[in-house]
Amino acid sequence: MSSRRSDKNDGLTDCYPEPYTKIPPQPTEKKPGQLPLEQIKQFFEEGYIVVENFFSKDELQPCRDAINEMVELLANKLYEAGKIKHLFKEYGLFQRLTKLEEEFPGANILLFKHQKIPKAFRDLWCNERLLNLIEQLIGPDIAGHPVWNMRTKTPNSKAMVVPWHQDNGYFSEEAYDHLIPTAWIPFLDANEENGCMQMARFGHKQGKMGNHTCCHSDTWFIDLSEEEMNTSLGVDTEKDLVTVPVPYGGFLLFSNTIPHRSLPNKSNDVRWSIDLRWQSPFENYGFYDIAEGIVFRSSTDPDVKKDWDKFLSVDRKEVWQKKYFKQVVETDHFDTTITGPWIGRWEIKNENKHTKAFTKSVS
Ligand SMILES: O=C(O)CCC(=O)C(=O)O
Ligand SMILES: [Fe+2]
Repeated sequence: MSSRRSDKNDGLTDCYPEPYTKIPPQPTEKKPGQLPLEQIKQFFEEGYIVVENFFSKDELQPCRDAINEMVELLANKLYEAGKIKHLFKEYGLFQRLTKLEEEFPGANILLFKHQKIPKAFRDLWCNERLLNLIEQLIGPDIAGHPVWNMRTKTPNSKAMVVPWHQDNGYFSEEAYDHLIPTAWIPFLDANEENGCMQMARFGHKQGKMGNHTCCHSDTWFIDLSEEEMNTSLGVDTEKDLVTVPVPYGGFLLFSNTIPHRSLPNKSNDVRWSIDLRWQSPFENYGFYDIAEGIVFRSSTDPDVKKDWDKFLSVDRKEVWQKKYFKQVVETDHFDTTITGPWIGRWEIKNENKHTKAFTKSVS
């Protein structure tokens, strides 16, 4: 498997600095939610920004409620299958999943894995003020990118500590030459103690892909070494690795070439967050042709219809298997193995159950 990368043009030497560093023409009239030019400049200069006080508590509460419902469903499923003895109904948003984890280790992975995007997250994704801001980064034609995640980061869970990577490392090469901004939105004050994010400032500037390996520890995550950030991406790892707390109501906005990671959650609360992405609908989505995005805005059609039915009809995990597996495996609902096309993209330096499942299933 280790020769895989050298067999093909893997795009590692190609550089696309422009989409990641050049400020696009700004909208002529200022719309609600849009940021001062200074902050937009900072995004393109440093590769990320923190946007504070953007969402009201009322706007975020439906998301918290949706997470509670997802945890409730998971608890019932585990209980009915005899996997846990208690439903832990008396525990709230920041504790209940931890209790489920105690009785069924990997409950947090199950929730991470079996995600159907709830209405509340969809509403946030195409929030008009947020799209006005995204327009400042990618222009007036905006689609939601198919890769989104809800992070179920329970206290001390090693499975939810994401090592250094560029998001392009999870995408196929078609993503490399265009900007795919991510809003990373926490559902509590995210800080160093509960496992907020760290950014490798300026690592986006060359618009270049670093050489990743996989998979990190016992996880399905790819890994970018600090040495590689230093030598290939020009990151001064002594000075430019910054911890980025994000107060509730705000979010972190970053691009698909900036290296980032998340810290361990040493607190007693679950660190809930979602990451949502956008791009121009005229570019390839760069997710191995597994899923398309969803058009939110069109410069030529102000009444463009958001085709949620089409978007929701695609189960990206099912398509992934149907398209790339030798045969579709009927996995049990409580299986905590995760595979994805990114595993085939990089050298497998560390074998674990996820890489083994990948190698076994993909021809
Ligand atoms: O939330 C995390 O721990 C990691 C998030 C991340 O890597 C992303 O949103 O791209
Ligand atoms: Fe990421």
